[in-house]
Amino acid sequence: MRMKSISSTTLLKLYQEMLKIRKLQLKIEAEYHKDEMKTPVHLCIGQEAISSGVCANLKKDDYLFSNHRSHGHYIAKGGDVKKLVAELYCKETGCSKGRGGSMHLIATKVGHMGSSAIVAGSIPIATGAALSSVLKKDGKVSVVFFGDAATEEGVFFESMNFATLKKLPIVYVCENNFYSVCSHQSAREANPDISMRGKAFDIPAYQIDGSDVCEVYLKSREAINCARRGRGPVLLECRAYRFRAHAGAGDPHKDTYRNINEWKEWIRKDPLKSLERKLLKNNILTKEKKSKISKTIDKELTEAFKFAKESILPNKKDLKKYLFR
Ligand SMILES: Cc1ncc(C[n+]2csc(CCOP(=O)(O)OP(=O)(O)O)c2C)c(N)n1
Ligand SMILES: [Mg+2]
Repeated sequence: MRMKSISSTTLLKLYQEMLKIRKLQLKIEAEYHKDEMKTPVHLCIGQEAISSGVCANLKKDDYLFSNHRSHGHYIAKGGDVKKLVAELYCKETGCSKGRGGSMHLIATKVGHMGSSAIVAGSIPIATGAALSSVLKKDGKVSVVFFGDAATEEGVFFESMNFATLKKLPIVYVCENNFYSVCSHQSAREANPDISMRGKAFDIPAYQIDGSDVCEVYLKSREAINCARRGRGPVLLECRAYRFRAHAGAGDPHKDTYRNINEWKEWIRKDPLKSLERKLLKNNILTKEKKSKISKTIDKELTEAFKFAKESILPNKKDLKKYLFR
């Protein structure tokens, strides 16, 4: 972990945000069994370093596009936690007015341009947004997050080809957690090195440890700067692990498709805990500060869940109000 080249202020901000994402997931998990959230949820516990590390390098009006495992991206780009939780409860106060649920988060005021439930669906849309930035000369960078399975879709290749041809300001961030639902990468892909697919298009592409927030932060800073300077797209393959089931709030130990030793090995590398240990060791974080940060987040989350539960459901007569025909 190349911690020394990152300021203490940034490291603390990263820690605080990753803790918020983690605690939010744990709270969703704890509440989910009550069946009041009428939406599927895809928890990103274990993958927090990727969204936080990348987004710390983005400006507020840079564009972010997300996928079904959406919560970390939304928080890291500065989305409103209350509106996120209200969306999970399908309330009118949610960020998609309760019509979208967990897989359709959006916060355009902070450059979060939406999540899509269609695997790889956001990749060509983000590529189009990057093209718009070139045409408008607005200096924005687009970042799109997607999983390893999305790299098996044709649009991934078409988008990378177009982006490099037109030198578009876009960073493709693959969160390789090795699974597509319950199918391991080795059962689906002949070559597990996803970064090589970028190299085929002459795109700078890197395979990095997505559990190490410092590595993600430093490499994505380089990638985002490169895109902003007009040098074209970059592909980052961030390897990490989802600690929970693919969807819902099930017990990961019941995942018969995953080897318990593989799971334990990644738990040992927990991105949040390893950052916390290093910050404490280097006196960047103290026990008192840690407890204060934790309490502030708990309070914010308690308020967000209260707000969500007390909000009203959309009126039945308005259910078709936002449909495109
Ligand atoms: C085009 C398409 N095909 C299949 C699905 C069903 N599906 C939902 S999530 C998922 C797995 C996606 O895996 P990955 O992209 O690696 O992301 P992860 O869930 O691991 O974060 C699949 C196959 C879908 N939503 N869209
Ligand atoms: Mg995956």
